[in-house]
Amino acid sequence: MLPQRTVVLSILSTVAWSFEMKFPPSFKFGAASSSYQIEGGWNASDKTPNIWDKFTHDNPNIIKNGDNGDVACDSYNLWERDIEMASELGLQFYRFSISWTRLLPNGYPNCVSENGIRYYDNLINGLLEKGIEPIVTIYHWELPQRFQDLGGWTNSLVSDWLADYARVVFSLYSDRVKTWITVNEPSILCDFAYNTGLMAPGITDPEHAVYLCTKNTLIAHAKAWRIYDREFKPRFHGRVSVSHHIVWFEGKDEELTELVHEYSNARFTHPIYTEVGGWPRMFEKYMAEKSRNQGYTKSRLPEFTEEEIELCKGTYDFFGLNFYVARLVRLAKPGEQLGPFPIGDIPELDVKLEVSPDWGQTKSLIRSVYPESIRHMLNWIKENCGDVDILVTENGYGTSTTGLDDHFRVQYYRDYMEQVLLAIKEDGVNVIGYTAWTLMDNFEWSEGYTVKYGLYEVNFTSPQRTRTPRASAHFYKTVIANRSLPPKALVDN
Ligand code: PSG
Repeated sequence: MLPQRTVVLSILSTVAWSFEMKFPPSFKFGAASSSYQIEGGWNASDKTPNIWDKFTHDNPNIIKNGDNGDVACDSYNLWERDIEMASELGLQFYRFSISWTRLLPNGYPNCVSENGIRYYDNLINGLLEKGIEPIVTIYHWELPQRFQDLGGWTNSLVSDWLADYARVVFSLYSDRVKTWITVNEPSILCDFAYNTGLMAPGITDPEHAVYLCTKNTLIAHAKAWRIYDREFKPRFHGRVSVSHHIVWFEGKDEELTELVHEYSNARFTHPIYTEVGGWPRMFEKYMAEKSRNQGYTKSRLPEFTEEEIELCKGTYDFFGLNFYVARLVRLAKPGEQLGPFPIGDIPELDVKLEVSPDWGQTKSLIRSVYPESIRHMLNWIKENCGDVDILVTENGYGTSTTGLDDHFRVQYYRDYMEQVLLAIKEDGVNVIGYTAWTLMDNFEWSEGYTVKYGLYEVNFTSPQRTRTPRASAHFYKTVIANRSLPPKALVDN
């Protein structure tokens, strides 16, 4: 049965959704997921452990309720239902990720799993049969454990491991997949993992590992992008980019706020999207001076050689934006306690991050509810990364509340999509699509199954992992069908 509010909403909507709120004809709507968060089948067939398998099995104390992704949504078996849901919603694309060790059990490209190939073949073909474009993330945080044993993202060899894996994926699926994400959120992958220790591999080393990881993810992405560009693009005409987790910052101290933007955002975008390339200059200088003062012989931020700068520069066909967070910036007071970035503050810069009392807060870690921030962010990208096509590859609302009547999520989606529309219409930003995170409730990393982002609710206590649409699913479906948003008053309580 549909929640009542939604029934009223959908009747009113057909009458009242205004013409000005229409999305451009070429704008596309989709939803996203990632392999570890939904698939389960952690040791099915010839799959070997990745860092999340090991991290969750070894550290049940770190993950809420000691949960893990061993079964998750069981999409390893229920992929047909996932396609059906994507189709029910009328999605134009579905963004999912490939599990490295499901496809390459030993991590290397010399041994490809027949079952792995078939699993993603079925998923891709099933989507295409329903007219849904598959968008594939090559790396959504599941490094083969054997590579972690060699240092993982802090070992510079990782860029070749990833590039070799990417080439296999491109060879298998480029005839059907035209939009690719090499790496999901290099910033969360490095900053979250190595600053907080709450994500695999659970190593806390905020002074060094974070920056080695930063450089290596950039190089890995660049190598994968160039492989596609050289070997596949001429035949298949697809597009490749990164999904960046970018945070909106505001502060009274303009220079400090700029430095924070460089630290959090431009550290990952400047090497790729600017003409000069390399690290953002103010942050590079800050790190060189600070490291010298700390007694190091060179900067803790690893240098780029000229060749590496050239390698990274221009390695994009669009800009993938994952957006959840806005923060106020101020200098820390003497002796003030600072938490690790990105869930706390920025100890590296001696900066305190806060949430404005004017904004809302979701239940999931540090996500804020400040719809205008996505419009600011889209403009920031246009100003700092050029007039590039932007695909919002994730945006969504996490909550610990269960149930189907998620009116707060409906409101969130409406208000954020409205700001995307304003960025297109008023500011001339080239936003080409929007991706709801996420299709269904799933394993939310260190928050286990306690935080829910799904358009569909998943019953994790039933062996069938039953999926049921929430009010937000009905809402999103109507937005996609009408290609427009309802007036605010219709969804607000
Ligand atoms: C994003 C932002 C933070 C932590 C994790 C993410 N943060 O600022 O503390 S992860 C991102 C991701 C996807 C998640 C989704 C919702 O790509 O896998 O499930 O956001 O957390």
